[in-house]
Amino acid sequence: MTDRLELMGAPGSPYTRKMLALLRYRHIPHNVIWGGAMGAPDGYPKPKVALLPTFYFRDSDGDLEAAVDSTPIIRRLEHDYSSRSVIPKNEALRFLDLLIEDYADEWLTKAMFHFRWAFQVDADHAGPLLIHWADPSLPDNQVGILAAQFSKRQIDRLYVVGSNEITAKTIEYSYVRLLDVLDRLIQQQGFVLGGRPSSCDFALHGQLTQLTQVEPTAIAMTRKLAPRVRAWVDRMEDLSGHKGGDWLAEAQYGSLKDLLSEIGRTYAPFLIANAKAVESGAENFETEIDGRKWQQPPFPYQAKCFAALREAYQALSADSRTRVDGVLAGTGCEALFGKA
Ligand SMILES: N[C@@H](CCC(=O)N[C@@H](CS)C(=O)NCC(=O)O)C(=O)O
Repeated sequence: MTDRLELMGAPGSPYTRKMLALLRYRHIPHNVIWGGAMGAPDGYPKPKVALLPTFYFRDSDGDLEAAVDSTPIIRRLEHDYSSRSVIPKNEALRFLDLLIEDYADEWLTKAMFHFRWAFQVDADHAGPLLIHWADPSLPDNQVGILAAQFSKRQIDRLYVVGSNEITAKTIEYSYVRLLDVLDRLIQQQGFVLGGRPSSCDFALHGQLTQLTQVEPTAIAMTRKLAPRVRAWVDRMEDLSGHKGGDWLAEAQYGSLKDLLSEIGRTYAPFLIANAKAVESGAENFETEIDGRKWQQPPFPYQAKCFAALREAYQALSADSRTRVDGVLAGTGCEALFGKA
């Protein structure tokens, strides 16, 4: 029994890294159990869907319950621990935070998965690493067998997240553009929403730990194009000593235009086409993203993300909605909320 919050995850899981950095920044006492592919230790409950990270919260009877999905877990932690919040108080900014967090979790992860498994050099690098991360005591021959099995499973799933020969360039160019946008934002204001980190910074950080520190091809691109972003990711890892700062004032929301335009260029048309395809029950869908053909099977979870974003938009007060509409105008994101 421990009073510390426990979670099970893996260093190669972007969402685990998102949450660990957040726990450190928020000074939330925690124990991470490195499990990953090997699953939870004996005695821990299993979540309904086995995803990393898995959090173990105590229910009202003091029993452990397993929870997954970092975005709602972050909101739950805001309720349980009040200091060093990562959710802006201003309603309009809070909405923008959610939108950017969702983009990082659901779109940038396509780049993460693509750069990990699409090129042989990266896949050969990731395979054994993921097994060592789960259990560094395994003998080499077993590592080889497990790495081959796991790599095959993940490479077979590339198509599911939308990485294939048709979509590759769209994913790669979007990563390059994001580096440029982030580089400028970080230099200007430190974090995406101002002088203190928000949940969207942690979401970006999680994916970027892999893209800037693990996958060789993406590391090389980052090194050439945006060393500042790499340095930012290294610092985000542990912001326990961050002294605080201010979130953007309304007059400064304009600094988010380029990032929101990037989201509107890629993630927005994806979400719209994906939701239509999920609804129609199609096996595959085809649309145009960033001027190129995009093709993949529908992804039901991301249709839920879209519905949640629309619900959050509908829940905004009239004032906040006007402010949000003002920032989203012309970015392509307005199409998500029926404003195009
Ligand atoms: N939306 C979830 C996503 C978590 C997720 O997809 N985790 C990945 C690893 S980073 C996973 O566990 N995938 C299951 C698998 O690979 O079998 C979150 O925000 O926590």
